[in-house]
Amino acid sequence: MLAFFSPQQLGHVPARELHNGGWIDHAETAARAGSIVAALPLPLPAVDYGRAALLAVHSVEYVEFLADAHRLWREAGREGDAIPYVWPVVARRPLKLARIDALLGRFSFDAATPVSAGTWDAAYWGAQTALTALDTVVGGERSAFALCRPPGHHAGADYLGGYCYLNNAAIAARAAQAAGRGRVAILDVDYHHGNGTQDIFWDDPTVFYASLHADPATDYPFFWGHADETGGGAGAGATLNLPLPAGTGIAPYLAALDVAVAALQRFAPDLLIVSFGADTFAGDPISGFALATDDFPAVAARIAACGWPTVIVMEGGYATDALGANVAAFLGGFGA
Ligand code: OKP
Ligand code: ZN
Repeated sequence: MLAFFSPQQLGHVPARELHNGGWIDHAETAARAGSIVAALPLPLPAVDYGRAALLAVHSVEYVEFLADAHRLWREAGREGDAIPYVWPVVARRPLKLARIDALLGRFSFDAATPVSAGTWDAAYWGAQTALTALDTVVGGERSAFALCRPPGHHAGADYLGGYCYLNNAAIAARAAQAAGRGRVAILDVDYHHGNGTQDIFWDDPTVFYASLHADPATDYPFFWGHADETGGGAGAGATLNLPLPAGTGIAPYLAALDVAVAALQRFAPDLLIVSFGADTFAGDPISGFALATDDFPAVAARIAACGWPTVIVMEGGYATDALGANVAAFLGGFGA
């Protein structure tokens, strides 16, 4: 399977994140991408499609904020990474505030997602990597892998969070539609619920979002991903959440995957995007499922058996030493 990666994605190097009341080293490191690259045949660089494809998903205010945030932070006299500390709860008034702290709060939902000097470029090229993989599949390849980093599935139309800045899977989905693939399914098999993807397509009947993830009653991102969230308006029924308990191993995981796949088959997509996180791995330092490296091929094979043109977009996975082997196992199980 063709793989895509752009070295600009390594320039995002946030130092710390707020966790359980203290500052810890940021889990989403550039070394993650290095582990994956080392385990795959040499990936190809991304093509630059510009900002337009990002703006099919994200608001122009948000994209301009993201591109400017670190500069504004430095101009405010701050050191290091830009980090929010105050939030408007439900964005109840569209105030045009200029102070960087107000902007950070307006366009984020957590304090685990710093904006470093290289964040915009890295996120931008991550999105271009997803678009390049999508283009390959639209051009006739049966599948392609986008090594996106930072990840994307927690980022909404106008917010960052959960280590995510631009929603790579959503951007690829909209680009697929622009290329004539009207019905797109997104299957999210990261350990965490993809709240950004869900929000973006919540009322859209043309993009089906299905996710297997840790129960948000006990796991991040808490406020999304519960089983009774099934889409709204015209998109009612086009969101499927399958929360799973701590300790979930491969047998119950595959049973839930069968439920998701059956729903996707009823939807009958023209193209599938897989948000793939290897943080379902038993050794993941921030997660609680129990999949083994040797379990990933079965997960991928079940998805591949559907036969849809498929773009696999990298999301999480924080056991850096095992990450390359876990990704290679998944891609190997998918086949060509
Ligand atoms: C990104 B992806 C705060 C913990 C914050 C954020 C997890 C983001 C995961 N105590 N953790 O879905 O792999
Ligand atoms: Zn995750």
